[in-house]
Amino acid sequence: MTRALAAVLFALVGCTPRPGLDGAVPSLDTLGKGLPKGFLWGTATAAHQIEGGNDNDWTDWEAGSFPDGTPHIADGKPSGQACDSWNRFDEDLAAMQAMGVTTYRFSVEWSRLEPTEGAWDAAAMARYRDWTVRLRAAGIEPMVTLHHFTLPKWVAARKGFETTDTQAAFEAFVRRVGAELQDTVDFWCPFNEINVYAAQGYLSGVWPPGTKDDTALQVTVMSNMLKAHAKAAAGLREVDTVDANGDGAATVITHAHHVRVFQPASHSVLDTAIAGLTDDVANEAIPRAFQTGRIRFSVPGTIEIDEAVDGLAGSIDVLSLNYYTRDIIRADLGSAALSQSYFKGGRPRNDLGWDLYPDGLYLMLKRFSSYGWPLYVSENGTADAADDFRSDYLAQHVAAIERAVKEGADVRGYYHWSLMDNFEWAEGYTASFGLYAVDFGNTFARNKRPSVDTFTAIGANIPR
Ligand code: GCO
Repeated sequence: MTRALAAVLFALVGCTPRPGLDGAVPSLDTLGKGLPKGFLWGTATAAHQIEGGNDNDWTDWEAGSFPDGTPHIADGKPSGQACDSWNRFDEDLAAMQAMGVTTYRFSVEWSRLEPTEGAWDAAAMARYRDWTVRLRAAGIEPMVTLHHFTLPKWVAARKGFETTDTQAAFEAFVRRVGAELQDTVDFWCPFNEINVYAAQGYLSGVWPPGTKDDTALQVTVMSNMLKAHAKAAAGLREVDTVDANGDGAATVITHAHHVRVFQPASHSVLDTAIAGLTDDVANEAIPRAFQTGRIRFSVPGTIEIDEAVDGLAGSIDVLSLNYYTRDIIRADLGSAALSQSYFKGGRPRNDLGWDLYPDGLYLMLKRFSSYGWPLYVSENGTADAADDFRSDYLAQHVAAIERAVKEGADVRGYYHWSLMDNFEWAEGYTASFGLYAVDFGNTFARNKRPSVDTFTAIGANIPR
């Protein structure tokens, strides 16, 4: 098709072709109108990435290096003051209000609330509580994550989720937060991305505790976290009996599940089989566990776990998906992961090289709809320091949601990752996922990027 013909066709269907991303960019005049009434529209962050001043299992890690001398954090800089959000909630709230959000996903930091076992920082709790009160007063529904990749040092010292003991400690922490926030929070996410946490800490070894190639431990950690989730969910349902937003449900429990498209590098039987296995362990095993109440991980010759867990079935009310990209999988039976994964060549990419593939979100929403839970997109966004393609990325992903909704998917909300640039784990401050840029280490001003206007325009179209 010639460019001129494409332009005419796109004009007819109300879209404009743009360089950079594949396909048409939907018109902002209508985008969002196809979402269901009351669809939640917001942004997501995590405590350690924005608060600053945390003292947890990342603290020493951020100062360390790998055996070959490369620093654990790409730019060698620790999280430090991060966005200083611990002291700047006013600014975060103002940034959100300027965009018309109706929901905010953030996490509470276990190491801040319980710095040593059994100790409780009432002042820190009061601050989180104040945030939830003010969010609600501003008409913003809080979604509270209870574990987003960090552990208090005392939990890490006893080996975190490698051991079964941590489940009880986590449950106690969650119960306490649940009781304290029961009248301001209904929407709870005990864990963020169990699969990513275990893969980064125990397979690639690029996050603490930095264990490499230990697939058995990787899967043990996932199992222990699923068990901890079941206990946390039961605890929350017991302690949070107040329906804060009056919709008839005092607790809505979710898991922020990282999903990605795993595409075989070739049609060979081996690439196809290994891509299928990867997909099963990463994408399917966790929702399946929430549905069946059994933890089943199966990698022939390496891992066979099949265990019924009390309270796991039905321990989420809604499923939330964190979706970013697609991986190409080439079998490599000599490696612990059994494959090498890479991003497809010749494709639009973000600043970290990730394939920009909005159709993947549509595919995932369709696929996970079949489980029957209402769905949320609890994270989606991109590293784009120049803000060259974030608007188009956002628009195309919302169009993917609208398409899934039109075909019957029950999708109830979207959280853009992220409200502002922040500490991107092993990538440090080298990746800019924010709708707002942050003047790090200086004024900490939240500076609006042009894509904020796209976000606001779409939000204004959502039926209320
Ligand atoms: C994750 C997290 C976030 C990241 C985001 C961008 O998916 O790793 O939940 O903490 O910052 O995904 O990579």
